[in-house]
Amino acid sequence: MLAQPVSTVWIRTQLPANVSRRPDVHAVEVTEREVVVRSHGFSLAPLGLLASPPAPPAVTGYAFRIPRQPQPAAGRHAHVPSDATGVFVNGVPVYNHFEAASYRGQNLWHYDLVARNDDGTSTVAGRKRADLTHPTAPGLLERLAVCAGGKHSPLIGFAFDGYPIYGPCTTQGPVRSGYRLRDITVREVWPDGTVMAPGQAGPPVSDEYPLGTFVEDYVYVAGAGALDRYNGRFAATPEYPQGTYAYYLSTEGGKLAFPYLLAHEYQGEYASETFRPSATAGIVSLEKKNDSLRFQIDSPTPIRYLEFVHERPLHLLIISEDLQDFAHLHPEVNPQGTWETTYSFPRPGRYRLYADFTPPGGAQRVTQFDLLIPGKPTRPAKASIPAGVELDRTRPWRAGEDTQLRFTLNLPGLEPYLGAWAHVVIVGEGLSSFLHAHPLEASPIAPSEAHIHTREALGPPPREVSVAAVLPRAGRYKLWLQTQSAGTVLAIPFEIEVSAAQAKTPVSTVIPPGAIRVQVTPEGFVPARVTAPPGKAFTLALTRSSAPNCGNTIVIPALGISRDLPLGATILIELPPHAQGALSFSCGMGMYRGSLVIGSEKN
Ligand SMILES: [Cu+2]
Repeated sequence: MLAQPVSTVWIRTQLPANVSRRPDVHAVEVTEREVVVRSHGFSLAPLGLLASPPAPPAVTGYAFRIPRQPQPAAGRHAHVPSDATGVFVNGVPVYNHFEAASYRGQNLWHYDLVARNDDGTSTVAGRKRADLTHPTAPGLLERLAVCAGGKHSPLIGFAFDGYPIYGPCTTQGPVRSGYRLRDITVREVWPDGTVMAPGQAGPPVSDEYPLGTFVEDYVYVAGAGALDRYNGRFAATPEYPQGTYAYYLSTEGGKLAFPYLLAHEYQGEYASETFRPSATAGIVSLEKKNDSLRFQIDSPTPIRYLEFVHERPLHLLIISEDLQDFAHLHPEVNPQGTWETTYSFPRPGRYRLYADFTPPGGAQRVTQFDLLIPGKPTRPAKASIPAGVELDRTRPWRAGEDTQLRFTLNLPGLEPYLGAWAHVVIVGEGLSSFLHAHPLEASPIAPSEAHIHTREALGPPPREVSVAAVLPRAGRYKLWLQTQSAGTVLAIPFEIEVSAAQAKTPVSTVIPPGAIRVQVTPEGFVPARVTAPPGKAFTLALTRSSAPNCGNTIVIPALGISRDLPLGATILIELPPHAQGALSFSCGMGMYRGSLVIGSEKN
């Protein structure tokens, strides 16, 4: 029987085994169900723009597992992983260039990093840019982009669903992808129709951000090209004369064209692990299996891109019912679009899990799940407060009032943690209420640098931070201050007692006719998008009926406006005539965002 290409096509290293780091493929192991290809992930021949970034120092080698009998996906197609999606025949990973960087680091408008590293020499979408001083030199794959003489391109790799990857040329010439640039001028709606919430829009189309800058600038148009939405097709090839499904390197006019190799999902079955939720709350489901915790956020299909807020797409807080155990974790998304993490619960007992996330097109949400960990109750580990950290207890805390919690932070080597000097989680006795707050002081990280994880903090660490909160009822509360000192993340517990609310005489404000009314609610601004006529003065009437955590100030940065909004009050903001355009407004900590559209909405 003819040996399968998946076991024979690999470029083997020429160097002996005693050499520590060897280029190309070291070993190929063929088992009944899969082929395991081992390499150090690099080759001497540069691949060019589609090369993967150098392996992190911790990676000593790769073992790529490729199914020998790929099957078309039965149900939903698995999303390709956010790092490697396959392997080239020389043992170099096929890298996912579509998820590593996004506009403002929000994980909503993703840069096409292939085009971003090219000045237009090798890609259709590449452009000369002032900040692109060293465009990536063309390599092996760019050289494949020119088809001649009806010669079929070589097999260049395998995707992890088992289907082969070819260069762009077939006996009928180069194959074109079915992805086309969208006809848009603003970036407020994703190709799947998701309307971005205020603050989630990408930059308008411009010379700085031309169409093709972002992955979301493309839409799949059935029939527009020879390749399907996975960027492949079924056809006969030199290695598979009977025909096979295969992915192709897409080109246009001899240049690499989006999505280049694999698009967003696999054609074939891939690592599908059935998700069996044990609890569902709203659009979120939870599955607990041993120490693995998996969440699925369906709207209606699983959401893969949650907005990066404080540098992470999903914040999971786990708190024991007796308020003794606390954990703050960051589940990551897998190819099925399930968010997973592991946590070994320290003691038997009841726990509440809070999943804090911001979906595309929506406002921040916190979904809760209760879990009972079976077993005989045990005593909690004693938590300690490090020297140098204090909570200012000089002022009483009263229920229902805007409260400031002020902490002294005399810790060695204080560093930003998740883009802030501190995070505070506050929970009422019996898990009655939950607040996730951040310092009012300016963020240590420039918003434009939010996506760069190893950047310098803006200025020296503060000696004090304060967070604003409204504690809804009287009683005992537990809070955890999280901060990072010399590389270690600390969770410092405090207990506070909140006294009963003072009777207040409601302040009634006369709202002038024609004023634009906005409610500040726990779900954010309602409505979050308001329109006003151009060239006319108008009044915004903001009412804060409930006590959302972030809502005690309103800022309109473009107009230098920042106003306090007391609980239960309505404030009037008179705005001068304004030309057509959009003004963003938000609450003090930026968690609630709104957009004031002057004149008609475009697109
Ligand atoms: Cu977090």
